[in-house]
Amino acid sequence: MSKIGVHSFVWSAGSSRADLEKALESSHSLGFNLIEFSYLDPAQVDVAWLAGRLQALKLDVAISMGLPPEGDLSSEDPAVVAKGIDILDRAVALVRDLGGEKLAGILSSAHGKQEHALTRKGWDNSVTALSKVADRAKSSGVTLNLEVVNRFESNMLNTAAQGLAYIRDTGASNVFLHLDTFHMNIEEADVGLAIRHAADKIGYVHIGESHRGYLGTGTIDFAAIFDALVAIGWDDYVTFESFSTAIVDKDLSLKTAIWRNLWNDNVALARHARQFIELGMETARLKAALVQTAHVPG
Ligand SMILES: [Mn+2]
Repeated sequence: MSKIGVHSFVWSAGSSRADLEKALESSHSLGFNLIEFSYLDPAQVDVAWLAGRLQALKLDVAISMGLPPEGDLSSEDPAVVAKGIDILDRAVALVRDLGGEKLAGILSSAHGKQEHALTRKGWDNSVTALSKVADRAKSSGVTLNLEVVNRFESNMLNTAAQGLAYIRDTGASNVFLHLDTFHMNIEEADVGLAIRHAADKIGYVHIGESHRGYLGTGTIDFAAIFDALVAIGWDDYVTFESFSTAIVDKDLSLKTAIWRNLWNDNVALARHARQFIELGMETARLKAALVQTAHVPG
C-alpha cells in the first residue's frame, strides 16, 4: 500500500466550512491518506475544528503555498524579506495547529513569472531567511519542503540539483525538496535520474500530468518515475495535483496558467488518480523484485 494524498483544489478552492468538509469527506471516502490544503487564513477558518475533523477521519495533512511578490525571500529589499519570513512563520504555525508535519510549495522565492534573473544577493538573502524559519519550525516538528518548479513560475529553484545546493547552503536538517512531476518533466534532463540523485533530501512528492489533467493521458513517463521512487525506497506521501477551469482559485489558477477545462467530474478524476498511483507503485515494486530474482536450474 502506498501513502497517497490529494490536493484539495481537486474538490474545491473555497475555504468555507462546507467546502472544507466536502473536501475532507471526498478524500476520505476515495481512500486517500492525506489532504493538502493551500494556506488557510486562521482568521477565516476554524483551525481547531479542522484539526478535529482531520483526526476523526484519520487524514494526514500538508499545507502548500507560494510566496507573493511582497513576501519574496529572494528580494534585495529587507522589508520584503521580513514580510516573507512572517508569512512562512504563520504557515508553519498552521501546519503545527492542524497536527501536520509538512509545509510545502514555493517557499524560497515569489511564485510567478519573473522579469529578472536571480542575483547572488537574492540567493543569499533567501538562504539566510529560510534558515531562520527552519530553525523555529524545528520546535513545532514541521519540515520545510521546497517545491522545485518550472522557469515560468520561479527564477530560483528549477531543478532538483539547484534545490540540493540551496538546502546545503541553509545547513538545516529540516529542509527538504518537494518534487513535482509536472515541473520536472519541463526542466530535468531525466526525471528518474533526478529523483535518484536527490533521494535522501526528498521530503514530498506531487504527481501531476504534463497538462495537469488525468494521469496517463499526457506525455509523462510515469513508469520511469514509479521505478525511481521504488528504487530509492520512497515510503512517504505521493500527492495527486490536478487543475481544471472547473475549479478556480483566483490567485493560483492565474499563476499556474490554467486556461483549459481538462475535467468536470472530480470524483471520477480522483478515483482514477488514486488507482493509477497505487497500481503504478505496485507494478514498479513487482519489476524491482523480478530483476533481483535469479532462476537457476535446481
Ligand atoms: Mn505541485
